Amino acid sequence: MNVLLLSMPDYFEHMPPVAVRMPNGALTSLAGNVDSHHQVAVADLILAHGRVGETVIRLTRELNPQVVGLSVMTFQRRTAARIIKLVRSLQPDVKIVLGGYDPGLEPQAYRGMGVDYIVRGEGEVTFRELLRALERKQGAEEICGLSYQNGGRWIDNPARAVHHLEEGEIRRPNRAARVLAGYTLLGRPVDVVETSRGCTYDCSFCSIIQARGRNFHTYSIERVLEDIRDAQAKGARTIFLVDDNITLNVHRFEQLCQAIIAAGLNRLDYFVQAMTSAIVSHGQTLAPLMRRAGFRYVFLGIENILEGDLEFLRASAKNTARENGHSQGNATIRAIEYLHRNKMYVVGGLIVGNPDDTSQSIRANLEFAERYVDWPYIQHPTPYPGTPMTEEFRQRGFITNERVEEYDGTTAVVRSEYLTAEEIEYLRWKAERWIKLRHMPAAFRHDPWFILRYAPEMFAHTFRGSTLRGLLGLEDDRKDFARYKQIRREERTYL
Ligand code: B12
Ligand code: SF4
Repeated sequence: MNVLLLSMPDYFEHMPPVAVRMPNGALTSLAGNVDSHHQVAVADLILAHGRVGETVIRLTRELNPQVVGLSVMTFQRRTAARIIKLVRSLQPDVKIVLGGYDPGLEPQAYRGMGVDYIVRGEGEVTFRELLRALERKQGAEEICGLSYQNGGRWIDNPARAVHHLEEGEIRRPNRAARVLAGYTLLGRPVDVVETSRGCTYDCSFCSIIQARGRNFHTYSIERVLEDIRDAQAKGARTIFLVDDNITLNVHRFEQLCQAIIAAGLNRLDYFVQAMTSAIVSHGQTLAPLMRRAGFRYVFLGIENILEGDLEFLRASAKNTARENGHSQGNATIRAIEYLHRNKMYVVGGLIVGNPDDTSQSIRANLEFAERYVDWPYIQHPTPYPGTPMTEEFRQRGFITNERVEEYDGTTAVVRSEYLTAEEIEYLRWKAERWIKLRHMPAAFRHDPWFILRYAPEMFAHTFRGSTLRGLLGLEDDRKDFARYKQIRREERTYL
């Protein structure tokens, strides 16, 4: 069968496509796990974000797919609906399959969109079985993890048990299936690699627990190295390890770093997400090893620097330093010190605008970011389907915006007890632009040609909506903020 797999073009504030165009790891993993006689094409539409309609039309005509699969996050739902409509108009009989966190956790939102199947949870085996059933013209009732229509009614088959990656059930991704080019992370070709799936924490803002429960499964180190080699052979010079929480097993992470060094794969740059507590408790050995392995940017899930907020986010435990089992207080600053000492950059993940936040508590977090983090990744709490936080916001009546295309993490869509959503977003917007600017010299030293060529565009993106008068304080910068919001609204229309 001809299969076309698409990821959505929608991007958010901290990932402007001029600087960041990352592949979707789910689609190549699906492509690597279907039966080998199928013709699978993977198209990451972030690579065509300015010409989405034309690209979908061209690919549909050229590839003549019998099955089209879409990977969708919540803020991409509206774009997904438009793409489905377009594909359907071109190929009325095509089977449309959805997967990803949003369709999996809120399948009912897609039921009026002309979709045939929704894959809930991990997709490799479910999708393989679905293609087999379609090819053999069999029913879908035996396929776990699948929802489908039958006589106008939606049937939800039982959930599929999470995959035990250790057992070799999931084959390596098929990167050769990609039909668009141009992935980049600040000028270097980038690819994504998984080494594990799952997490045993239960942060209230994270979709993962609802999606797969609290568990942690790992691929073998040999498989990870083969996967990195494959990405490198396809041109990657930066690898983003997309694990939910690679630092859950620090011993294994250290082994991975050693294996990367031994295999000579440390000439690549690595980017990873980590917990502050793990960095601190193993900082003496882990941080230098990470540096030698090529780690350059570490996304730290700091979430918030105030204890009250951390409790709401259920993120205290993962940000607590421990020695001999005893709490030594918040781990954040020490984790940052370890990383800086070993010449790595900190992408600081913070969440501001929580239910009890005041302008002082938000400012305290923004000042912390100004002082300690290299690249701010500051977000607002966002009511994604199935998270404990969503339930609480609903109960307290704090959700002020139901337009899910704005649920991109940097648009405030919930208010706090004391502040409007607009005010929360304004405070973040005002501070964050300058912190980003400060990182430019470091980026320049690493990739001077890219920065020389694209700095004006990156600067224009970061400061879009702002005027010189606003920046100099000669005009109320709320006018700049209003212009920025308007531009952001327009950017969200991809087709
Ligand atoms: C790595 C990651 C990123 C990376 C890289 C993204 C990339 N291009 O790969 C970065 C840091 C850039 C990122 C950014 C964002 N992310 Co993110 N990210 C993740 C993370 C940790 C892992 C995703 C991954 O690659 N997994 C590995 C692949 C193989 O697994 P998978 O994606 O789960 O796919 C499987 C199934 O879902 C299913 N499936 C998926 N798609 C499809 C399609 C079909 C057709 C089928 C059949 C099956 C299927 O099968 C796959 C294989 O089993 C997740 C998940 C998590 N646990 O928290 C969040 C997550 C996906 N991100 C999320 C969000 C919100 C974002 C941001 C908006 C903001 C943010 N929180 O950072 C931005 C938006 C990015 C943009 N487009 O501009 C949310 C989505 C929530 C939601 N309901 O939509 C998640 C779930 C985290 C959370 N908050 O809970 N992200
Ligand atoms: S530690 Fe990370 S992956 Fe685990 S539940 Fe919290 S946010 Fe999600």
